[in-house]
Amino acid sequence: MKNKKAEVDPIKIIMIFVILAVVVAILIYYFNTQIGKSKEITEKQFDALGDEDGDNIANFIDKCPDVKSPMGKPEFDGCADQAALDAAEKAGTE
Ligand SMILES: [Ca+2]
Repeated sequence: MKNKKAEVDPIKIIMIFVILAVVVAILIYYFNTQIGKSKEITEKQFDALGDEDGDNIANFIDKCPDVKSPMGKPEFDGCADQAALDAAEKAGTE
């Protein structure tokens, strides 16, 4: 006597494995995307602590991140004072 409930269709097993493989692939893709996003945020935070223009004022408080040392002054939050800008402009136009 054969027990009908014990029979397992091999095609059903293959289908279950295919579905599981697709679910695992979707989960791996999702977590890789999340890791990529958190890495991007961390890089931005490190960039904020850096000093792009070399005037010894960190990027996140530097109001003029493109004004290089020695023009960028701490007392002007990394910006040049107007007299220095005028002198630079005068030197550039003459
Ligand atoms: Ca700076």
